[in-house]
Amino acid sequence: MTTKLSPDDLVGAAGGGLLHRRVLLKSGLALASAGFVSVGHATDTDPAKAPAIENPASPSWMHQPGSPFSGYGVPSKFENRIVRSIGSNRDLPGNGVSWTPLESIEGIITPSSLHFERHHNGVPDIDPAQHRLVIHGLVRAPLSFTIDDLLRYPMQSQMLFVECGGNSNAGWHEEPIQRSVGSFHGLVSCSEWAGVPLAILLDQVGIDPKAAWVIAEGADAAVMNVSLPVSKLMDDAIVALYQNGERIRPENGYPLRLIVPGWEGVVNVKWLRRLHITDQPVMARNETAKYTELLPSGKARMFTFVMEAKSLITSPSSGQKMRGPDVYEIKGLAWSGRGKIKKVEVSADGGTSWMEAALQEPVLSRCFTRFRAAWKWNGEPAVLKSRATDETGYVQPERDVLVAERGRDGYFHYNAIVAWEIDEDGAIRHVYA
Ligand SMILES: Nc1nc2c(c(=O)[nH]1)N[C@H]1C(S)=C(S)[C@@H](COP(=O)(O)O)O[C@H]1N2
Ligand SMILES: [Mo]
Repeated sequence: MTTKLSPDDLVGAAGGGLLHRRVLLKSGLALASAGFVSVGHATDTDPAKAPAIENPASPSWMHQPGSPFSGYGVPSKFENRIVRSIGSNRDLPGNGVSWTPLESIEGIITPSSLHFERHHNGVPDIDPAQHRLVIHGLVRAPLSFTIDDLLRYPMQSQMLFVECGGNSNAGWHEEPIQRSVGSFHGLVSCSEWAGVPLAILLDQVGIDPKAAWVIAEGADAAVMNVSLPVSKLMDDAIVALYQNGERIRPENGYPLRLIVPGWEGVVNVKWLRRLHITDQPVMARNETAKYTELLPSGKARMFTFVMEAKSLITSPSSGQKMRGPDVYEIKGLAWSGRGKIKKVEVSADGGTSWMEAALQEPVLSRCFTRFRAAWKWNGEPAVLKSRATDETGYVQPERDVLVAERGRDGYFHYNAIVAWEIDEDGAIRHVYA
């Protein structure tokens, strides 16, 4: 059912023009008539510059048969600007990252082709017939699995985010970085991962009671290895073979990767080849030189596995432009490595007043949650913020709180509230506010 907005609906529920949730429900399909707009994404043409439709009653594509079938589909050529942005090392192009364009995707699933990437030494071209997963060390009976072996196990799937521990690290900079939300915060993506629960394989090899750690190793030329507590792996880790219904993409770990729900990206070892069961961590480069951080107290944080709750407004966001005073949809993503998102609040006055956003179903544990709010922008300067609370009661901190707690030597695990400032021309900038 669609009802027109009434003047009553446009009375603010919080400062700066945030409107009651019923506006989202009511406006439904009548967005255009109700004057309810979203800033839109990069492929949108500016209405002022849009070419006139040649023949609206009878467009050319209705005059001849369309293209034949295709074995494997690709996106429309009109969407070819929606790509990952790449930041890589010039001398070693396989070392670096690519960011998911978070401002250009909708819902909660990231298309596999836009899943962010982090490789330490490129994407290996693994022949699945020659690949093995070996589980050995403090076990009763070491085992070596072929991919075919693993495909015969009962499987489970779960929708889970993967986030690099270094995501959003530009937030530690002295000056707010001016980039699209995706190329600032896009080292996070969310997929449906399917595979074999690792507990089944660990039960099969029979873990020695003395075992406390598992060293997981990848088959890339970086020979990535990380240490993980046995308890977490027994609890909910997945040896994933599928991503969003199809076999995992090479860049995300084909033919198999470890998925460790809610924990920092680096422990989700791609191209998994070995799980060595031990009584102590390996103290590899990626858990000592990296992913370990000095605190103001002089102590170091180490093995900070869990990704704490975070939220971002993806639209309107940095680098986009408002289309004049109107009623807008504010939308964004929230997630927590500790469980479900309980609420997301939004502010249009820089955090003076807050309003609870609508959470779109499903709200799943350690998965992206989509939030939406209605906002009447009157054309005056405004500062938008979002703040997530997860089911443990943890509240996403303001930036000054995070910096006071963690000091200025931080690089990883930046999850502070993000602020977008809108000026009277409708330009949107990232600010620390
Ligand atoms: N074997 C291997 N596994 C790896 C990496 C790697 O370079 N090699 N990078 C890690 C890091 S730092 C992250 S953030 C995630 C990124 O996963 P994605 O590329 O599928 O997004 O993979 C992790 N697993
Ligand atoms: Mo990472």
